[in-house]
Amino acid sequence: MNLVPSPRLRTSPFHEAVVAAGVTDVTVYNKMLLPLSYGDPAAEYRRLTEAVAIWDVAAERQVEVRGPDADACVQYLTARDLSKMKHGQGKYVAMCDHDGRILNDPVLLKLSDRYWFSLADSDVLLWVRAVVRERGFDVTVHEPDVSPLAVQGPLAESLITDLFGPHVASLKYFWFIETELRGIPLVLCRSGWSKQGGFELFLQDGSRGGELWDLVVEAGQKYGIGPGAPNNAERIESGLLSWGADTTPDSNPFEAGMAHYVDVDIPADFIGKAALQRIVATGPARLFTGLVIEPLAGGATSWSMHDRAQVFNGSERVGTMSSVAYSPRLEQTIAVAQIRRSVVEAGSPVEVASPEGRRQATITPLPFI
Ligand code: THG
Repeated sequence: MNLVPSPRLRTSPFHEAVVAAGVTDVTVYNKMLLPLSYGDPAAEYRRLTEAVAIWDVAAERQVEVRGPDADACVQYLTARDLSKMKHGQGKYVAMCDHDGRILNDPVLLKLSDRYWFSLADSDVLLWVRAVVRERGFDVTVHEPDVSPLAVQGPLAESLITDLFGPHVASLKYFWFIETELRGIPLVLCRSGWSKQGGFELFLQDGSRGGELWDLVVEAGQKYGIGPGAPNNAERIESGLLSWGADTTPDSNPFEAGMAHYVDVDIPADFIGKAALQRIVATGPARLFTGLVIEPLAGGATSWSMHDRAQVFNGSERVGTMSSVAYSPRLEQTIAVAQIRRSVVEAGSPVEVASPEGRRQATITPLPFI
């Protein structure tokens, strides 16, 4: 079978490097291939938690907003207080519709003269352009030639320091610098979809992806670098949200574990503010929580990582399990779920409907680790 590149299936600047590294599993994300595995999940998990891994996350596309009204426009699109945000700072934000449904959960970067929404998998460019035109903001909006390459793991900081110099060690979480590596223009940010520490190199010239990949891999040899990808087991352990997997088209940020990042009482107006204030007043119907799932007597499960399953309290359905994995460090099957608030707050025992039958599960706060 051939995958035919087109505007519907765009090629990452790191694609050739990824194929040469032996990618085995991919998915589609923002109309791009997103690598998931190189065929050895145990080695990939170990590399991420004990050494350093390189990930092609070019599919985390940017929507750039630039112009005289950029500050006001980006605040209007974002359900979080941006009034104190500095140049060189990133923030994890929720982008909601007028009914408070979460449309995307980007990392927002404030550059010297523009913003980037670094996106999860939904068509935010269409939404932003429509809002801008309807509200008459004086900004331009486009998707720039910018492709993140993640370097994740406990040894990532040593590797990045070797490449860029000791000053990068002082970068705080989600802060970044505009820099270059052998003339390759980059934004270097302390970020990434794991809790193992690390950086993202936002490549600003798609013709130089192979070169950048090779420079990082060469410098990473002494740290045992190898290819990897956003890791489902590690991100469940860490309680990181996968928008689209752990949300439905109707989820609000409180059901997605993002309460901490939503500021409903700021002076500025933003889309969804009134709806989110109403949800705060009544309390969300469901909460995002962890589950530790008991092994079935007699063996393994046929669950794969994005299988959803219903969650019960006795005969009553109380929620949905949305992602599940075996945690090598906890030696347990763990999951994330959206469960009725009263059940989560009481910590009631629940059962998950697995393909092999019901399994007992314990509500556990996130993160697991
Ligand atoms: N990097 C970049 N773009 C991205 C992601 C990324 N776009 C899509 C997706 N990931 C966005 N989603 C998340 C979800 C969680 C985090 C980052 C991006 C994250 N959360 C921490 C947490 O929840 O503990 C820290 C949040 C905080 O303290 O502010 O890191 O990974 N470029």
